[in-house]
Amino acid sequence: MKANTLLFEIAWEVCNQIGGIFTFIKSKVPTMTDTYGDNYFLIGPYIPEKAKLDFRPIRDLDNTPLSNAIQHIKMLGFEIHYGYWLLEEAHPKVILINPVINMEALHAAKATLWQHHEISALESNALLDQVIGFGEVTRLLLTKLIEEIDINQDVIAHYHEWMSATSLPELSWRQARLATVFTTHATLLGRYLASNEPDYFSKISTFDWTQKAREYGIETQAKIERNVAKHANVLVTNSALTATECETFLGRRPDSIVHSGIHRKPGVGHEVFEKHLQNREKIDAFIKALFSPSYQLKSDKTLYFFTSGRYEFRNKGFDITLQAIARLNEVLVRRQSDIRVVLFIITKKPFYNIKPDVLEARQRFQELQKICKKISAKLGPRMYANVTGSAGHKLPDLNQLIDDELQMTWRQALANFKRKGLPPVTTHHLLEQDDITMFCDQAGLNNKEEDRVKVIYHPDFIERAISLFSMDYLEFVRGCHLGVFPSLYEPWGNAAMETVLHGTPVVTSDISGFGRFASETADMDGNHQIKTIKRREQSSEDAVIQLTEIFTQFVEEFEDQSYIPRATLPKPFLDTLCWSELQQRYHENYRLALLRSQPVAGLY
Ligand code: 1S3
Repeated sequence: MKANTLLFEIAWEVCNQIGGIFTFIKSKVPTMTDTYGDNYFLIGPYIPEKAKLDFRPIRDLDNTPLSNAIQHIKMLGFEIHYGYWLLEEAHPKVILINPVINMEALHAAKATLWQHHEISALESNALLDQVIGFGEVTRLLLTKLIEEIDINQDVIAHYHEWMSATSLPELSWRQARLATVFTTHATLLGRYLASNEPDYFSKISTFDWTQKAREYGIETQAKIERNVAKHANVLVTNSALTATECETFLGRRPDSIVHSGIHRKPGVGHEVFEKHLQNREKIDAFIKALFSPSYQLKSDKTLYFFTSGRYEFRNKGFDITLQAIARLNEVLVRRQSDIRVVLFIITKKPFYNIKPDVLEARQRFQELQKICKKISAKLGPRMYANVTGSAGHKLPDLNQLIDDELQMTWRQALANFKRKGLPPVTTHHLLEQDDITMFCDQAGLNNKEEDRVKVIYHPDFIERAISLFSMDYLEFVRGCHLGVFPSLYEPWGNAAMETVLHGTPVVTSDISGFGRFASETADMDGNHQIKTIKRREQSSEDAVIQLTEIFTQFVEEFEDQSYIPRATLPKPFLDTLCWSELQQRYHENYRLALLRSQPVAGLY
């Protein structure tokens, strides 16, 4: 690869978290900026409320070919932003494109889709229109850039998932001078079929993709995905399972399988435990604020479980997690256990706002904490004076030491803090009921005092700047006791991987790429911090039974020892999960794509 090769990584989840592809890109970016420096760029959709949080625009465009191409797009009347993506570990350059384009341009792009690729998008929907709009502007941008640069400079466009990639086939059709790599992190039909077709996994290679796409009403989307895979110079996926899907649904065997990774190896031993304690305290504070106005939960008797990821109720195993947690509640109530379990569900669903009583409870709790600090600041010196003064070592009357004003403020704060009713299950006002809220309603999981299991449904991803927990996602993960990811469809499974790498034990499944990877790695045999639920050849009901048993054993272990060990993983296992190593695999794919994109070497 030449030193001046420009590399664009294009994904719908750049500056736009929806699921695991966001985590994938985010974890990879620091290694990419270290390796490719100023020649590395990302392209994603412009979603104003998300860009507000972590995008900083570059106001004055310089005279580089890329700036000229961006100016050109603006002059054509499209909305495009150029700046930095403000991630914690790196600030890569990013181009954000408003995917909602004018009708005339959209219709022209759809006409091209039909004329050049025989894909009809007439009966489209809002999201599909945005996907096509985004693709059209990306195509115009890359085309202009190629015109502007030196003929000897190479360009690589690395697309992730079909939603970012409608420009790829068209650039190929027009023989644009660039190399393309397409990484599919899942397949569309896989996402639909896995949770709807009995025995999906043993039958993958027998499905007729056209018939199934029609049956599920996703013909256009499936054709676009298939067309992207066909035209990419190199096709990559993240697991053996998705590779099989590529052959059946996309009609092409992937050139390589590169799984997901982490940026940096986690700390060891005591460090991991220290971080767990610090972060758990923050979760304790959130839970106290939410529950104490109704009743008390004892921090040293409470376990925090969580699940997180894209909102795919069955694929991500939210369904069996909820069923198993409801059964765990029955077991613990029957045993009159003094242990409490809080299950957090962290995902993304449309909502109006955070519930005012959640915000209020948090604010009042903070007030209470401030008053306590004030009281102890006054009380300390007074007690000290009392002990060292004439009264000697007699126990002072504490009421005498607190003045009336403090007593009043304290009483007032306490009175304000009380709430009639139960702690809310959902932290936000959702636009509509969903499967999670309906399940909790039906199962009576509504945070009653007598219940041993409590549920907190947080329908937004955790970001430090706007976090109810006053922490970022990975701190939250470290503070929990168990991550629950018993997915039914999970090509890789970043959430489970990140969780266990940050020291929190996990439950994963034999469907998940990561779950299989861990169980196939010799050193991981017998590692009790990664439990695997059978989903491949076991009914959902049996999976619920297995998960309930795991939950129950976990609680029993805590009851016996008042302690849950943190997960520690062997070094060779960690090495294979680091981007510094995995990036080499992509580098090879880039070289292959460049080779294949040369006119003479075009046949493959
Ligand atoms: C996908 O994200 P998802 O949560 O929709 O890509 C991830 C990164 O490759 C992968 O870990 C996950 O299994 C897929 O499902």
